[in-house]
Amino acid sequence: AWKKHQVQGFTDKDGFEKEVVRHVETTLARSLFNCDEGAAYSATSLAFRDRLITEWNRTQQRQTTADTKRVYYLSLEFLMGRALDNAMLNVGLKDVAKGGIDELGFRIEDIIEQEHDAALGNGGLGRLAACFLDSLASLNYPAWGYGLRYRYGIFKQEIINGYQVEVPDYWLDFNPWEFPRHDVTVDIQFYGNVRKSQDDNGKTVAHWEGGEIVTAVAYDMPIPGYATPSTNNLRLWSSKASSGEFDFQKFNNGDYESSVADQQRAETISAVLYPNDNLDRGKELRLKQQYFWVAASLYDIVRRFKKTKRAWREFPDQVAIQLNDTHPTLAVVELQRILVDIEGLEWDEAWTIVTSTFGYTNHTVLPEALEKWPVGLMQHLLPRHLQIIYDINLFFLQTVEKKFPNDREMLTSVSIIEECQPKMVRMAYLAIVGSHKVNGVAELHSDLIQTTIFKDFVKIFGADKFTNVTNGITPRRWLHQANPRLSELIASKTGGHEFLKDLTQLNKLELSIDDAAFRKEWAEIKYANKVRLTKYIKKTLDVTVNPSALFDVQVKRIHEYKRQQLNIFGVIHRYLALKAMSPEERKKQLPRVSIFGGKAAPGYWMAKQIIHLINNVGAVVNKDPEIGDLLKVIYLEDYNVSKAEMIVPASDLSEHISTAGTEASGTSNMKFVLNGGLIIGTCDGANIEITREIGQENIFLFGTLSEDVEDLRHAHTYGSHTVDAGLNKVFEAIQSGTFGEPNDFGAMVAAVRDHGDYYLVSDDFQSYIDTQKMVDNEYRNQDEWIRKCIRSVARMGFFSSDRCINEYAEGIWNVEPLVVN
Ligand code: 26Q
Repeated sequence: AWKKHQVQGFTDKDGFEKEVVRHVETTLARSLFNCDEGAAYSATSLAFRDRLITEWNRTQQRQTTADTKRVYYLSLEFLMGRALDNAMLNVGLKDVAKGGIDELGFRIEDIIEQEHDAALGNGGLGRLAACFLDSLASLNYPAWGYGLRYRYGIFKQEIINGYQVEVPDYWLDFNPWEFPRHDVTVDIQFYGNVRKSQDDNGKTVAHWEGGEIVTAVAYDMPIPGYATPSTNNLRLWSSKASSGEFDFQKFNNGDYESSVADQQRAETISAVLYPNDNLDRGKELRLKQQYFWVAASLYDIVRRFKKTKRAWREFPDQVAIQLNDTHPTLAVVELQRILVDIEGLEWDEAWTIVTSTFGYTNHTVLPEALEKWPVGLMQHLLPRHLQIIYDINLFFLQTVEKKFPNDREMLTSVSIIEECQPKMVRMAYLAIVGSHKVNGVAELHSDLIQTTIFKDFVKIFGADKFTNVTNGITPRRWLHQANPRLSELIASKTGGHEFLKDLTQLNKLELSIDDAAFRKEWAEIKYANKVRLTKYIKKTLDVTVNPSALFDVQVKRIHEYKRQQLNIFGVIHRYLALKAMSPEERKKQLPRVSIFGGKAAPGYWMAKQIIHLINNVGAVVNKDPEIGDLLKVIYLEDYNVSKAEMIVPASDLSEHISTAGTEASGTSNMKFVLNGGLIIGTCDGANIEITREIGQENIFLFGTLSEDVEDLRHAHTYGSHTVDAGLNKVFEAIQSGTFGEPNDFGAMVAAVRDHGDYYLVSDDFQSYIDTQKMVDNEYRNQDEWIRKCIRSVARMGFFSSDRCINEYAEGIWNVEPLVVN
């Protein structure tokens, strides 16, 4: 129906070219004769941006008029990647732009490559938020994202002498995709103290006074839906000194330096993304970031609600707020504060509104990643909020006491305040108490949170409060954009590009599986994608790899629980086996390229050791003349979203090998399978559901099951622990100096051999090696391998983030799409 909708702006090549020329000559003030690729990128982006703006305004207008419920997705991370290619494809004008760019003497691929990634996230959690925005817009849900406008995104990684070096990521130099809203500002208070007074009715009123003020300025980014005019908004807050705070006294007294210092302190709040993934290492500045962003967003949401002149009790009918992990949990406290202290509602009435508004998504069970803040820090920075947290806890514990009389252990275990030294606020518990639904991100993960870390809360609130929403990915970016040839081939077999809006239609591909020409073209596309990556490896690392070899890829954040160490130990095992073979025997082996990529948190020493070992192994193996093409080990520098778009389509096999029960979901597993790659993996996270969907004959599973992990760990610590014999050979090679200074990797070896092997690397080693052998054997039969890939892709419909967002909308948010006429 929306096709009747009159879209403004260019529709053909000539119209597009006119816009580009106009932007080069006027907006950029350059002559066409000195228009380089950078200027062509800028002008193309501006041309598409103009097209988006009209629809963006209309979408906001439509939502305001309809006055229906909106979703607000609060996330400290939005790992967006590039915007131009996505915008061209979502508005359906990439071919038009390609034609126009050709005529201007450029190649569209080169123009796309000019864009700097918007890398405002660490990994899975941030990229999930970005996929959700794409689905929300594509499905016409009225939804806003709220985040922080970091001046520096995740650091750029350089590999120097085999070590990770971090370089700042300054990405804002020229960003045509953001719109500063200097008129949309919110003053945010920190520190100070609380005074209590009595009002005329004798009711106690709290006044938060003094302290300092920092101003939040809104920057908006348009989020275009695919094949719909709906264009949603991502609002990011930037911090600056409040004009009231700029100390003119100091300034006039000639203390210019200290007044500038105050300003810089304010700007520090939104300066940098914390580079930890699955680790809670925050200091005061992180807590300041959280409150700054949450308070500005809530002020904005409340201001919008108040314009409707509705009664407060209708707030949850108009507003659904989703907490992306515990990072925005202070929003629960802030809304209660607004309702009670500022709007004068009774506590209970306010609390009903608060808990009906929020939903909380948990992304981890790792104890070191569960957020806690010292009570003293909270008291200092947010004195009124700490009081409210204590009151929330008091009322909560009273209901627990009623339900479980005389159960002191229960009270200590679920208290929002951990009674240790120093006392801590448990943010996950606060998020559970303050929300009406709590969800995990894959079936196993949702089961685990209900039976382990949150089991007492299931007893208290009942099982209905807890649910599962298995993660998904947007097929627009992760198939259509990353792998255009495969998208076209699929379209030719399934009846057009409908599958991009309804991914279950991929199942039609199974009807073509016996079509030899189809399989041949499928294989050719995979090969072409591998050739592209081969060239990139040659250009960036000067290593020649054979594109016919099996490409084995593990790209994700470096973490012991994700077990890149298991992978590299397996690579060493393979290398030692090859070295031990006769030349004749060697000739029979299947060539393989082991490709790694990923960033380590700057303070995570062991993760950096893992990177170093991988690079050292590559340095030895890649120049060993006896090995040649049989084995290459590649470390791709600075893995990010745009590199993933090139790497994922080029994989034959990808590794998702976390210790069972540690990876909440994983989402790259879905991306690789959707692009016609097979998986080697553990029974963990979404791997389990992927297996159920595609069939166990199409996936290489190995290793310990999550229900056995605890017993094994116990046995390592209290029984005798013998390391796997094959793995011991690997350790001997490392410690004899085969891969550089033997002592360099002592701690990595000792973690397995002497310190309890917490991640069960030794326990899973033999089954990992055996399973890799099966992979080699199956890859030799290319025809059967391709059939497995096609069948797998055909069965991946479930893992669209569209399915996922519809489940949130129905089961948690209670919102409906706003149909466009
Ligand atoms: C917390 C406190 C202080 C500083 C940093 C943090 C912090 C930052 C980022 C804690 C955790 C994260 C990121 C977690 C994350 O990416 N989790 C992943 O979420 C994906 C989407 O649900 C899952 O697929 C992955 O399994 C999960 O690891």
